[in-house]
Amino acid sequence: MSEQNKVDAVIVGAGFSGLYLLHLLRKNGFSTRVFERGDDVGGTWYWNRYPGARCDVESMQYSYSFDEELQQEWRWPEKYSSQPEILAYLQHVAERFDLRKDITLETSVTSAHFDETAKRWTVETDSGEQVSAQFFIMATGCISTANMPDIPGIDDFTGNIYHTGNWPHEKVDFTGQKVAVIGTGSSAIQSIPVIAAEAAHLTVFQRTPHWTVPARNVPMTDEYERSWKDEYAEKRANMRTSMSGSLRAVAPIDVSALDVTEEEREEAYRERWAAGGMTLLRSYNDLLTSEAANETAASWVRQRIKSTVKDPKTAELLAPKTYPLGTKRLCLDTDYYETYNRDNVELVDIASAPIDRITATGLETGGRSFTFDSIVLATGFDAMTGTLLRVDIQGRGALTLKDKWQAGPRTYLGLMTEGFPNLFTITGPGSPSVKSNMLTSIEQHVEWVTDALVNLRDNSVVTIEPERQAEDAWTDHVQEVANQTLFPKANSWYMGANIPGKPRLFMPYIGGVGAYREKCDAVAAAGYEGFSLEGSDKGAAAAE
Ligand code: N01
Repeated sequence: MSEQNKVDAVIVGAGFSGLYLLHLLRKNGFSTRVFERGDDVGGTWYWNRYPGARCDVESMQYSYSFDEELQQEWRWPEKYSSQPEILAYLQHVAERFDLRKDITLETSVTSAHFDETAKRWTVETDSGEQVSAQFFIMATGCISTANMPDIPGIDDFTGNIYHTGNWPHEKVDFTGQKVAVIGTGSSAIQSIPVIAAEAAHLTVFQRTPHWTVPARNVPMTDEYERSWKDEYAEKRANMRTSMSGSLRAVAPIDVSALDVTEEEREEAYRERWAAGGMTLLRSYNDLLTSEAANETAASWVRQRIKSTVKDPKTAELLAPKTYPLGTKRLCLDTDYYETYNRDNVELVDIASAPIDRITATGLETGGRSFTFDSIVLATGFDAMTGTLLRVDIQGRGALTLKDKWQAGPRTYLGLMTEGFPNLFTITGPGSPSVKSNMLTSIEQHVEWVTDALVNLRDNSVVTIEPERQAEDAWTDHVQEVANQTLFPKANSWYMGANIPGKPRLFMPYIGGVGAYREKCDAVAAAGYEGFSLEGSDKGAAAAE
């Protein structure tokens, strides 16, 4: 094997995680190669190019904090960034830190097998290349494998069919077309108003209504930008120790929603609805733990839907009733409900009568036949584990990750899994990941992993791997924390419930970004407590 094919670390994915990890590992003297299936960097923001694609975390917070010059120089044009803007940022980061030379594009990693004698990973790609690495790091994101719905006849459609998570690179022009959107999650809720404004007619097929609140996106003002840039150090520090990895525009009220009057609640919800963004969900401290408290906010939002959507039947269909507010990912929208007041938009309920089949010219449901020029599948992702399990990963004793996680993912801190030495997952299941500002969590993971690798090298440790007991305890803890909340009550992708046959358990860690960081730091400071280190005296590897 050539020297180019023998490296310290192989990283899979060149999105936010992979790019920063490459930068930091290289800076610390590790030879590193990145494989990326797309033909450019960007990850999520490379693939999700659907109309209206935009981040639901504010731009000033959804950006790297690791480089002071970068965060001061980069100018975000809007409060919430659009997909092209975020992709341009990531392309800039790749150039700025000279990352491209170590990234192989248009190349998927197909397998990674741990060689117990060499104590190295043998990584194979779909171009036939083989690379040997001491460390194998999946930086593949949490929502990167599109969920193609199993609707009969889907291959028979002769018009255009798109998935929001795998959108064409050239502009899709819906002008004059009859368009269908299947699904009503975040991707649909962002794209529906934009498609409706362009298409001749749009039919939305809804199985379950999602909760959505206005984003209130606005152009960035100099004052707002300055308010962040002048205090970035302090604000970023607060983000790192916060619950969600973000700072809220309107502060949470630290009492139960049930301990205030109806008038007070009305005012709190109204203020947060007007401010826009996720802040509504943290109006009171028990909206995500008490059904009665949650219902006060839920019924308030249902009223907003009814007062916005003119057709009462459509309004009724759009109002979620089967799961608490915020227990599926809360969506942020721009004119979503208003869009149903347009003459060229129809909402069709497929909960009562599922789609029977897709035909050559459209689809059939509930005794009706529709014809379409284009069908947009906004049907989500095999989230959190889908991409990890798509690669043939084999650890000690040729155990496959798929077999190990048959009943659901098992990790220690969402970073590693027992039986797979030196395999790391950035924002893996069991870490705050999707229940936090991804950027805060990505930076924390990348820095923790890099520190660990430096530490192992300094102490001549060859492998690191979780102990079974530590992994079991953490996996139980992730569920315990989730079970104290309302989250398990929803059939969400957090629970794996959107994919037929997927084990049902809550995958992200919701104990809070700050508390999680403390735990990770304490583990490192105690000589990587709960990990078994091979190749040197474990005690010597304590983080400084
Ligand atoms: O996917 P989803 P998404 N027949 O899984 C329906 C992030 N994101 O791409 O609810 C008919 O939420 C499904 O119905 P049901 C964000 O974290 C962020 O929209 O299962 N319908 C649902 O309505 C988000 O949560 C941003 O009953 C079918 C929809 O398809 C995550 O990505 C923007 C079906 C899928 O909704 C995923 O969002 C976009 C079938 N066979 C995404 N299968 C921002 O930053 C599924 N559905 C703003």
